[in-house]
Amino acid sequence: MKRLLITGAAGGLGRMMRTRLAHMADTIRLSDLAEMEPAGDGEEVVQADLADEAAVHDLVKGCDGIVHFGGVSVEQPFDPICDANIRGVYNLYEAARANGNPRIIFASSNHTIGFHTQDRHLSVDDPMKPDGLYGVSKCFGEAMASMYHAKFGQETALVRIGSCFPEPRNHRMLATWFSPDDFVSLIECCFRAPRLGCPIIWGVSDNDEQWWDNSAARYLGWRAKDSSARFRNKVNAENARPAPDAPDAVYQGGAFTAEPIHRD
Ligand code: NAI
Ligand code: 15L
Repeated sequence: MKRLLITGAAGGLGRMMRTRLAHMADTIRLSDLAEMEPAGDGEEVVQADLADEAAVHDLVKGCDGIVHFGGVSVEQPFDPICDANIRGVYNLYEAARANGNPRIIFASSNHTIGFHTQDRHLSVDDPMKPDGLYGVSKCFGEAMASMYHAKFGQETALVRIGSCFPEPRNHRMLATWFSPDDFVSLIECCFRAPRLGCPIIWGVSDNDEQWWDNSAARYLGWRAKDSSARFRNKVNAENARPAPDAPDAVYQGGAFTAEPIHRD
C-alpha cells in the first residue's frame, strides 16, 4: 500500500502495532485523539477526534487501507461511547465511501457476544449477546460495515478480538488470548486477500481452550500460530482461580457482564 491509516495509535494496540505494521505501506498515518510519539521515518502523525466528521474525512483522504483501533475500548458512559464508537464509525465509513472504499480492519470485540456462556462453542452465525454499552457499540460497528459492504462494496474484516496483550493476564484470557504476532499475520492476510468481503473473524490464538470456530474465515488462508499454553503456569501462580459462579468463569465476556450502566 502507499498509505495505511492506523486509528487509536496512542492506545495499547496502536502502540504495539505501530512498528509491526510499518512494512505494510510506504507511509503509515497514525491518528488518535490523544497525543502520540512524534512521527518517525515513513510516518505521519495526525491528532483527530473520530466524532469530528471533517477531521475524519481529511484523515482518510489518500489512504488505501485502514486499521481502525480508535474508540472507547471498555465500558463507559453512553456519551463517550456514542461519540467515538457510533458517530466515529459512521464518520469513518462515510469518509471511506468518499475516498474509494479503502479496505478496513475493524477492531470489534468478544463483548459483542459476551453474555454467551463459556461452555458454548460459537460460530460467526450465532446471535450477538453484547454484555454492555461498549459491546452494543461494537455490534453497531459490525452492522455498519455489513451495510456498507452490501450497498457500496466496502470490504471490512470484522475482527472480534479476544484479549490482545503481550501475555494473558488471568485465567479467562488463557481462552481469549490473541497474540500480537497472530494479529499482525491476520492483518497481513486481510490486506493481501484477492477478495475479502466482510467476514467476522475471531481474533484469537491457537489456545488449548477454544470457544470460537473460525472455519468460516478459512478462505483467507490465515491460521493462528501462538498459544497461551506457555503462560499457563505463570497465570496460575499469579492469579487466584475465579469462583465457579463468578462472571469471569461463567460468561465469555467475563467481568464486563457484571459492569453497571455507567451514568457519569
Ligand atoms: P485503548 O483504549 O488502549 O486504545 C484506544 C484508543 O482510541 C485510545 O488511544 C484513545 O485515545 C482513542 N480514542 C478514544 N476515543 C477517541 C475519539 N473520539 N477519537 C479518536 N481517538 C479516540 O484500546 P486498545 O486495547 O488499544 O484497543 C484498540 C481497539 O481494539 C479498540 O477499538 C478496542 O475496542 C478493540 N479491542 C481491543 C481488545 C484488546 O484486547 N486490546 C479486545 C477487543 C477489542
Ligand atoms: C475488550 O474488548 C477490551 O477492549 C480489552 O481491554 C479487553 O478487556 C478485552 O476486551 C477482553 O475481553 O479481555
